[in-house]
Amino acid sequence: MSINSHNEWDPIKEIIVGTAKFCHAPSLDVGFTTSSSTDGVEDILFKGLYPDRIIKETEEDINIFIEELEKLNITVRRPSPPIINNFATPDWECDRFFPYCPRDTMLVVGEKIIETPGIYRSRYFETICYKEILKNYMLEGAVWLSAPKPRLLETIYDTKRHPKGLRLNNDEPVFDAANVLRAGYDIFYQISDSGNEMGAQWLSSVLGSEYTVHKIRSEVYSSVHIDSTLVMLRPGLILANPERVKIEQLPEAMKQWEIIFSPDMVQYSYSDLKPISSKWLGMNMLMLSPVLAVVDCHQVSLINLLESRGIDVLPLKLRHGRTLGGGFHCITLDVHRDGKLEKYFD
Ligand code: DAV
Repeated sequence: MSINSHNEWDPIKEIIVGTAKFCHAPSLDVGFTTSSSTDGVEDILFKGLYPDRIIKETEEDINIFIEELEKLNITVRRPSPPIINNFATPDWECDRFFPYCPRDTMLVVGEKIIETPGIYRSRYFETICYKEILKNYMLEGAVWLSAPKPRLLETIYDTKRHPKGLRLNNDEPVFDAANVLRAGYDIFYQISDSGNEMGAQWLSSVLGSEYTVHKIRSEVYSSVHIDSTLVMLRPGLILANPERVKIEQLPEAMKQWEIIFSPDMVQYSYSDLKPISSKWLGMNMLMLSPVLAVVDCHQVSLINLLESRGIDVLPLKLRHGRTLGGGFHCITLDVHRDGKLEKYFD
């Protein structure tokens, strides 16, 4: 079976790694400019093709990362180039984003790979870059699904930009795959500006009654994604963001596990362009197995904490991770981990 990934920590056998080669920031995407992740930088937000230096240095960093993965006998797949810059639906026109973060657009749950109903117009057709890979997984036995395409009308975004509260309305199911953490039969879904209530309901409807989808309240983190806020390191152990997470606000199931708080982050990985991710992208690590993590090499205190818990660290760099909005968890999608579907919570 080509696709088999039930959780965030079992040993990885096969992975998709995104690319920086065609990085392009949209100028026509109302969702992108409304998002809280661009707060404070919306007027100076970079638009168009990214400068060559950023693309080149990021590709160098990604190539080193891939060499390390291959040394561990992990099979690596890469996206094809985006084929269009501008496109339209019956409702609107937009220019594209880039296939740097496969974590956001596709969700693997067991033998299923799901193209998720993403929040940004600029990413509407991004999975075209993975179609050959997806088709081959299906031919090898995976269940390949695509969520109903959302319309993403202006009304789904709260353009009034309330400083507090969600900027994503609940008109239709919408979520990025990176709003989700998997722990066997239990799936955790962050309600935020990148995932609404109806998105959780749709996910639950396709996974069926075998799975429990736990919602993480937006009070925990209301901006985009979950993977700089909570990391499931191995069964029984969660790493939490000390500025965001209050244990009493977490789903009951998570409270059954030990929760340790990350040390503060070293400010790193952005260029002279304004970053679209916070310093907490340093927590955006990839568990290659329950005893080995890929972590931003600058986060020495975090690395020490992980090592004190019996987790070895492969320290690597992504010099423009915050500029492009993705760390090692974002730029990957683990499609095959050596393990099976299990129950980790009472
Ligand atoms: O903390 O800026 C980063 C999310 C990446 N998937 C942050 C969110």
